[in-house]
Amino acid sequence: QNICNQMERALENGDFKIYLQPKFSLAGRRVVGAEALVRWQDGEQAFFRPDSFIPYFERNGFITRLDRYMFEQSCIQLRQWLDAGLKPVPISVNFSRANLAVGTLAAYQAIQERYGVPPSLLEFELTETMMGENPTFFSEVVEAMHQMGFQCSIDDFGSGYSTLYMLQQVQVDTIKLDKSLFDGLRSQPECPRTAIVVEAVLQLARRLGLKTVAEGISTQEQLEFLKHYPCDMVQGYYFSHPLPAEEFCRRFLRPA
Ligand code: G
Ligand code: G
Ligand code: NA
Repeated sequence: QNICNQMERALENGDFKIYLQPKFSLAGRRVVGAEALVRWQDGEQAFFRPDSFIPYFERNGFITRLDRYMFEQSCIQLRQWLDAGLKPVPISVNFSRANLAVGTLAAYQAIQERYGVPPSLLEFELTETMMGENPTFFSEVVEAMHQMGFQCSIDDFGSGYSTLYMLQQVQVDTIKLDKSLFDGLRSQPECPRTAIVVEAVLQLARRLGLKTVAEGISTQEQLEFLKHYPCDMVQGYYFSHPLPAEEFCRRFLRPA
C-alpha cells in the first residue's frame, strides 16, 4: 500500500523526470534521435535508477501509467522545441509489455494530438520477448502504431530468443542491437565472433530495409570496430549519458 501511495504522489508531484540519451549517426556524428529514460527524483538529491523500481511497477501494473506519462513528457519536449524554432529530433519511449494487455494506443494518440506533435517524431521501443506466445497480436499492435503514424523499434535485439521469427513476421522500422553483443570487444577489440555476428545482423537488417542502432557503446574500441560495418546509429556512454531534457536541448539541438 505504502509504495502505491508513493507512486501516486510521485506522479502528481512530477518526481518522475525525463532524461534523454542522444542517438548519433555513425557516419556524420550528428544527433539524429533521443531515447527517453525515466529517473525518479526523491527530494533534492536522491535519484532512483529505473532498475530499482521498473520491475516492481511491471508487476503491480503501474508501468502503464508511467509509460504514458513519459510519452506525454516527450510530447511536451517536442512541442517546446518546435515552438522555440529548434530542429527537433525524434524521441523514442519504452513501451512495456503490460501496455499490450490494456490496449492503450488510443490514449497515446489522444496525447500526441493534444500537443499537436507530428507522430513521425515519436517512436515506441518494444522488446522481442513481448511477442511471446501471440505473434499475431504483437504484429497487429505494431501495425496499429504505424497506422497512427508512429515509428517502432525492437529494443535489446539479440538478447532474446524469438528474434528471427519476429523479423520475419513483424514490420518494424528499426532494430536496436543489444549492448551485450559488443561486450566481447572489451577484452578483444577485434573479436572475430563478434565481427561475424554483428556483420550478419546488420546485413540482415539492411536487406529487410530496417534502420539499425548499436546500443551501449562505451569505448573508443567499440566505435572503431563499428566503423567497418553499415550501422546507421550509435548510442551509449561513449557519446553521452542520458541527460536532463534542458541539457540535451542546449548541447545537441540547433535552429531549424
Ligand atoms: O536508464 P537506465 O539504463 O538505468 O534504464 C534501465 C532500464 O529501465 C532499461 O532497460 C530501460 O529500458 C528501462 N526504462 C527506462 N525508462 C523507462 C520507461 O519510461 N518505461 C519503461 N517501461 N522502461 C524504462
Ligand atoms: O533496455 P534499454 O535499451 O532501454 O536500456 C537503456 C539503458 O542502458 C539505460 O539505463 C541507459 O542508461 C543504459 N546505457 C546507455 N548507454 C550505456 C552504455 O554505454 N553502457 C551501459 N552499460 N549502459 C548504457
Ligand atoms: Na529502450
